[in-house]
Amino acid sequence: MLKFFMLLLLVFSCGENTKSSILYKTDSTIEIDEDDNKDSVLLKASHVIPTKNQMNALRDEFIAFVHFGPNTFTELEWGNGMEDPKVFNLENLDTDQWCRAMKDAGMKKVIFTAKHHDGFVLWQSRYTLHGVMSSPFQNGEGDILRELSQSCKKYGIKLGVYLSPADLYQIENKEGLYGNLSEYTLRTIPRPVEDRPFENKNTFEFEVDDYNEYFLNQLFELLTEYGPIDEVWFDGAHPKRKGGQQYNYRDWKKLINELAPNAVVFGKEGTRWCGNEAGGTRDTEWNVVPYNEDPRTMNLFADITAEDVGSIDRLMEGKYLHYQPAETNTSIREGWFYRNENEQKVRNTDDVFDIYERSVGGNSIFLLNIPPNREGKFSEQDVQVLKETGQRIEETYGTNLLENAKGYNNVLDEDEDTFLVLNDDKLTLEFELPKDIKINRFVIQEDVKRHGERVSRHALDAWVNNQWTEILTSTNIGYKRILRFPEVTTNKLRLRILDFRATPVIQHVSAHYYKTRPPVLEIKRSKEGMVNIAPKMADFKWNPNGENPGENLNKGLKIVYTTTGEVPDINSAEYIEPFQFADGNIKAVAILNEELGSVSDYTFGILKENWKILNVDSELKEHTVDMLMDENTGTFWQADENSYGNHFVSLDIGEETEISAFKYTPPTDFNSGMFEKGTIYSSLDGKSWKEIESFEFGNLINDPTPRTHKFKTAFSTRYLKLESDEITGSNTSSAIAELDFYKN
Ligand code: FUL
Repeated sequence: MLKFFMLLLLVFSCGENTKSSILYKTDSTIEIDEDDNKDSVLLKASHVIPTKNQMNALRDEFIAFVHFGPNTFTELEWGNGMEDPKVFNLENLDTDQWCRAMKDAGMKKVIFTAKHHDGFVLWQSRYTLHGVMSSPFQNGEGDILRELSQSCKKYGIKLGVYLSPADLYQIENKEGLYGNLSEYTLRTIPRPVEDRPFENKNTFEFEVDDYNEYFLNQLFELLTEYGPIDEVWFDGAHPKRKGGQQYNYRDWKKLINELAPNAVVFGKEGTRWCGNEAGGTRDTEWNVVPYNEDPRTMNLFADITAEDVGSIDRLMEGKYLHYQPAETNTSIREGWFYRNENEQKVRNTDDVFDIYERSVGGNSIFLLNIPPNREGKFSEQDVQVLKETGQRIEETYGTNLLENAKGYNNVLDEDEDTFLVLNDDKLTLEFELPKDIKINRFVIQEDVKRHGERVSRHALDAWVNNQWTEILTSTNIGYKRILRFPEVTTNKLRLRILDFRATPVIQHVSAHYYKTRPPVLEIKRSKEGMVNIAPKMADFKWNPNGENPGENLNKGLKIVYTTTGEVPDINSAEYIEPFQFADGNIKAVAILNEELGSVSDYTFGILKENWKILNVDSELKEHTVDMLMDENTGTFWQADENSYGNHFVSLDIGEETEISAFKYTPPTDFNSGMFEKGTIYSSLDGKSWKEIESFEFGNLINDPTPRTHKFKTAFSTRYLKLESDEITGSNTSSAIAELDFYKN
């Protein structure tokens, strides 16, 4: 504490013009002392600022992820490492097309899966034959990363690499290096390879084992031979482990710092996973987070998934305060890899734009995956969504409607180096416009680069009917906060800072109008088969004056739908009230002010009204077996982890039906009982069972979304049994939120 006040004195005496707001030496990591209290921790936290690389990563805002590899051809989420490299049967590749689509979306950087968990490498590595060099692509001479890096240069997009620490090929093959219990000895990186010299003559010495050496050699190739690398992405997921393999991250980091000094490192001290893969964002995302060990020297970084990451209560639990922006990563398609055109769902523009506003406008970075197809291109549908998203961002945020406002130039101008220090007597900023503007978005940025994150609550008011009316209140701001609210017409706006960790310093504000689109619809079916179609309410979180804003926004809304698979248009059947529907596909569109919204689409499995449970190995009192067929994904069946043998459930579906596929919906808030592998059985009498097929689902823990398994051939039955063979993370319980079977 004494140290702290001495420093404080020192900074005070520096005579800077921001001296009243910087009370302590700023840094990207600040240690908490034993005698610190809540006030001093808050003050310290407000002096934790991003590094240059983190600041650049924040400024990139919207970036692309590209998952490509054998899984693109096998249609699996996780390969097993034993794929024949020939499955990567790529004939054409158009990385220019990828970059054009990213550019259209306004994305600034792309992260490419140079190696996913299956261990297959998509560049010409000197250190393995398990990759493009053994595939038919360009007779084994192709290099996907090379082509991408050239396109990136052409289109001005930054490049990042995903190099999976988990490596199933190195685990499964006889000579594999992963977990081979080799000795830690001094090794030179890069290991020289005959006839394949490096242009970069740097060398490094590390005391490592075989797998870490392999990893470092490959990192060396990636960081030196593909142009500047701006992000290195380390995935924390592990389909399998072996031999107690450890990762010497501290050595990897030395290589990165030396060879790619501008690269921010994801999954380590640089940027962090937001905690889900579904595009979810926190209402309050602080980027100053607590650590128990010093993150600057740490080797092992655990995932941070809790809802509350950086409140004062959490900060008090740590020993270090560390700046670490969240990356919101999700895929434009169901799953991370391309599977097919017709069945794999693609997010619509409304959805992507909504995530953009919540993530970039919620103090995080938006990393959106677009998986190339087997033609080596982004699919047309994906390209269209990227283009529309880019247009919407530009139309909405391209102009600042406060441009001509009278107010505070330092926050209205476009100069990132000007800001406004809000001393205690000035916690309200008023902006007056020469004439009325219609707005429904307001953007605020703190000067995190120099002053860190300080605001913890704020409100926006508009001058309506000759008085100030509060439009909404919100929590922290950080790099950027986008406020969304029903449209208001006004010529005066007022930002009020209600609570803060230290003197607030605002860098920029702007106001915008988003041309509200017809709402995205949600199609639901009850257990009895009644279908309900209604606007998805998740977006309408604001609730001014207790009214139902969803309804206000949607006055005059009409909903049309089809059950034939065709896209609805103005002449399709109008949805008036819930209707009875057995099974199959429903598509619905909202029409508002003659504009058609995006298509919502749902395929229902066979009706569950007459289903009966025949048998189950066990159930918990609060998670009974009928919950797997109640058409409510918020409830789930959970088996007792102590019950003997594999977990199973058997059903009578009421009548003999031809079954072609089934869907497993895992619970989203219980990840210790997910079906990674299992088997489906059928029966003629519900007593003796015949095996139909086994199934396998990858990446359920990080991405607990529904998975569909299509049977090789459809079969007829009235009785079905599902048995678990392997549970995620070697857990021993089983859980199902919802089970669906589909007719042919
Ligand atoms: C996960 C991986 O297991 C997925 O396959 C994907 O790469 C995603 C970005 O991270 O943890």
